Amino acid sequence: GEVSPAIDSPGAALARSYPVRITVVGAGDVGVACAYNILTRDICSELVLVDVLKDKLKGQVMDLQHGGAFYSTRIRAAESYEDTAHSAVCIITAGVRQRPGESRLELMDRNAALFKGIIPPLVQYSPNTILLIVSNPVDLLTHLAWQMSGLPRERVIGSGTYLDSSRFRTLLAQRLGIDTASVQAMVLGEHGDSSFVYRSGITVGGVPLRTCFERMTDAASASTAFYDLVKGVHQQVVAAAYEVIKLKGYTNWAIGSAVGSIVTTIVHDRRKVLPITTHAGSMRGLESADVFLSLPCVLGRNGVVEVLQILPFMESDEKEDLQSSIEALQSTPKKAS
Ligand code: 6V0
Repeated sequence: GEVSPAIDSPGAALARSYPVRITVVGAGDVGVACAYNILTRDICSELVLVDVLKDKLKGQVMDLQHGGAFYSTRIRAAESYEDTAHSAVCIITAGVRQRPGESRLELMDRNAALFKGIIPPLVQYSPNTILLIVSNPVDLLTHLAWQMSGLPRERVIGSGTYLDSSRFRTLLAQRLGIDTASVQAMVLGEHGDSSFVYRSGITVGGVPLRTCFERMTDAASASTAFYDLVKGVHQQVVAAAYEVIKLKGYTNWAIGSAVGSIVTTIVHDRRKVLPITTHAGSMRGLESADVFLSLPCVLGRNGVVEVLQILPFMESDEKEDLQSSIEALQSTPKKAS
């Protein structure tokens, strides 16, 4: 039936004509890589970009719009947060990035201050949205966004170690000479220097990687070779962003691909298992840890459906690594000073 325009905001009217709207806040190098990846996936009817730099925003949006013949998504620059109303997913990429040598945690104060002007208006206009935080330090900012938003915790997530996991799988696959899709592995914990590999979960074509080593040689040297390989690849993963930042000033394409995959999983209610930032308390045994960090999450249309309960299956040093990641995150102040 007809809806009275008097009780209908322009945002609500648009939401009816464009059923799946996705918002990207921050039209910098990361925001645009996310936007572009989402466009090529044809998963939404409208993509809205937000930035405080109006000319830059207009330029980015025009440039994306000019490819309109090649994708079916409508692209708009938001004039105000009202234009983002009824977004299914809001992706936050606004804020400063690491300078060469700077750690992610060092960005906290500057980026937390920006969130005060971003999270409340976004949630005001999209009260049922999923917030996907990408700005760094992503775990601390996901925690802050959850506190500011008042949303249930399954609806506030961060891209977390999904990117680190892709880096790990790619680099390991290269060393093994096997396609990345056949190499399953998760990096968990902080997206940053204290991340760790869930070693027992690494499989190649469904075969535990550790088993592959054990078949080749005696148990002791197999174990050493397995640990050394995982450690070497993980060190490359931790160094990866620093290396790229030193070379080109920032990273954007890999994170854009990770975000496109996360958003697709949400919009299509895929229920994929992804290592993304969530509240630690969803893991039995970590209830008292008041931090957000990456754990294996089943992700769907309403956010995190459940967290896979891997804690009892983790080796003692993996549990120590998880504890160190929790402590690294707890020792950094969460609020802007
Ligand atoms: P950039 O290219 O400087 O873009 C940031 C954009 O944010 C700029 O266009 C700003 O104008 C805009 N901005 C600033 N304040 C606001 C505001 N209040 N509202 C709206 N827009 C605003 O940085 P880049 O895109 O390279 O990086 C953005 C963030 O992503 C940084 O914090 C990075 O550290 C982080 N990354 C996170 C990754 C992850 O894996 N989670 C990966 C790469 C970068």
